[in-house]
Amino acid sequence: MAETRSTLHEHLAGRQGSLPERARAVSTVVEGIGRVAAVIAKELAHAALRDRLGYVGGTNVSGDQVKKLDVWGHEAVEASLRATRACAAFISEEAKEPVEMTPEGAHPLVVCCDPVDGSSNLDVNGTVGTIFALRPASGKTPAGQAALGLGTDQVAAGYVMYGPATTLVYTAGDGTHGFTLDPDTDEFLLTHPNIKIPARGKVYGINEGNVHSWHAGQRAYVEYLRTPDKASGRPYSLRYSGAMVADVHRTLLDGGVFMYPADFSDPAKPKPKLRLLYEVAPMAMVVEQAGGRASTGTERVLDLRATEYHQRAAIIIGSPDDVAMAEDFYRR
Ligand code: FBP
Repeated sequence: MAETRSTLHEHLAGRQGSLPERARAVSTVVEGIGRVAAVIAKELAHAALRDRLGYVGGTNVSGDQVKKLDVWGHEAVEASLRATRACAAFISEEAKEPVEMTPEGAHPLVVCCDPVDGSSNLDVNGTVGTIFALRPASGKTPAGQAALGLGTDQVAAGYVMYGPATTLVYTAGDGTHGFTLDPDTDEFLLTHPNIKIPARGKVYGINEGNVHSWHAGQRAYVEYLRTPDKASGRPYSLRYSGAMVADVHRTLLDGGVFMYPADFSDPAKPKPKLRLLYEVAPMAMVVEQAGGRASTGTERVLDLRATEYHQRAAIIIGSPDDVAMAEDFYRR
């Protein structure tokens, strides 16, 4: 007899915690993201047939060339968040300013989101994702300002990976849980309850094409991972997908470390690439809740304070022992 799996709705409803009203708002928004994720998965499968590949022309606030699906994804997520009536503002990679909304209920949330992560994979049928984080709106006006704070202010975070299967992984501060979309019913079913990342891995992920711009400690750490040593399970294998969601998901399940360090060509002005509010901080909460660690190389990601909506930050994330080793190399 096939085991009946909890749906995302049931799993979220089962969590009440100390602030039932806040928990209800979190559940409503995460379910809303689950609903739009099923729509995005279908759209990705039809994109080439519907002339949805390629660029719209122009760049976003981060200077990235914008793909048609980036804009489509942004609009789909915005509509879904509005429909939840639990969202006060939406900070998106594809919008310079927060999109203010009219929520109901006592505990509205601010949602930070990268609607389509890994855009460079879109036109080559590679894996892409959606990354999200929820923060209390805390009565702020305009509400978007409530997103500017510490990573530890996030009350929930997660991602959706559009791969051979569509997977949704989320945390609301009591562990990290994974669901798989049943394409016949469009329901997310619990397939990975309480994910625990291995203490150490055998795989590292980084764009080695940037080696010339790395901090000396970063270069030494990668050289260490590549150096054969049976006793410590080295050399590690290199895996890099071009989509943070796919690289973090692999790392979460199999262990190891994913890194996007800052560009240190000018040591006085290190230049990170990935965005703090809707890429780096959400992934840090997901991985920490699974027993992992997330660092910039010198500090805990969740202790970083966001002062701008599209602020960037370096990230070294994954198995606790591997990230600690990387920090050790940064200290030397
Ligand atoms: P967007 O596609 O949302 O802009 O995300 C950034 C990203 O694609 C990450 O998903 C990925 O880890 C990284 O940039 C890849 O960067 P690069 O092409 O420099 O290796």
